[in-house]
Amino acid sequence: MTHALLVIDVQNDFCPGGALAVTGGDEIVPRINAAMADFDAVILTQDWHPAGHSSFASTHDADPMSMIEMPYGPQVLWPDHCIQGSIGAQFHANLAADQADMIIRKGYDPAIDSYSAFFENDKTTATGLDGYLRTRGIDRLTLVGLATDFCVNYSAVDAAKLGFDVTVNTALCRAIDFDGSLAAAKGGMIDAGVNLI
Ligand code: VGL
Ligand code: ZN
Repeated sequence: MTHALLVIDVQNDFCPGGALAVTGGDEIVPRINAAMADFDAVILTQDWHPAGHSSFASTHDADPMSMIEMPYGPQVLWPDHCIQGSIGAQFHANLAADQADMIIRKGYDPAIDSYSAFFENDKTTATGLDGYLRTRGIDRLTLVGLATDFCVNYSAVDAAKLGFDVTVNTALCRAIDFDGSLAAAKGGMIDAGVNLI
């Protein structure tokens, strides 16, 4: 099998001091770097929103972490984060981004959020990552990064649905854990056939 490490959204805004900080988000960086050598390929994702993105609470004059109904379903409204070209959107300075074969950006459509590295939140618009992995013969994925209960979770479930052999290394992830989201994510990943280690 050809086994890739998929490193989800290890960006400044998801680390302590960032706009949507995940507790301990920076702690996992050294061990993610060390793990890279164990894989046939390393792929990074980068949350990459235009200013005024529809997933931002500020765009709707709403409170961060409130919910809105979008044409594609319910959507959490987040603080402004990972704005294209901003410091917050950059990878954590210590992440060994030079080791990546591929960087895939997501969330650039102003009207649709994209938690998953494979499909936007409408569940139909593809990012192209599936084709990239298949054309490289990659059939096995280990996911690490931020946040366990959102972008890691959605990416892992989509990867499993697409037929990849998927593992989430939870020791190398950190969660937002908002309103029971971590427990729900773990259940959903297990139901989808994702291996949690
Ligand atoms: C994420 C919320 C909004 C994530 C991205 O990387 O988990 N969460 N955008
Ligand atoms: Zn985002």
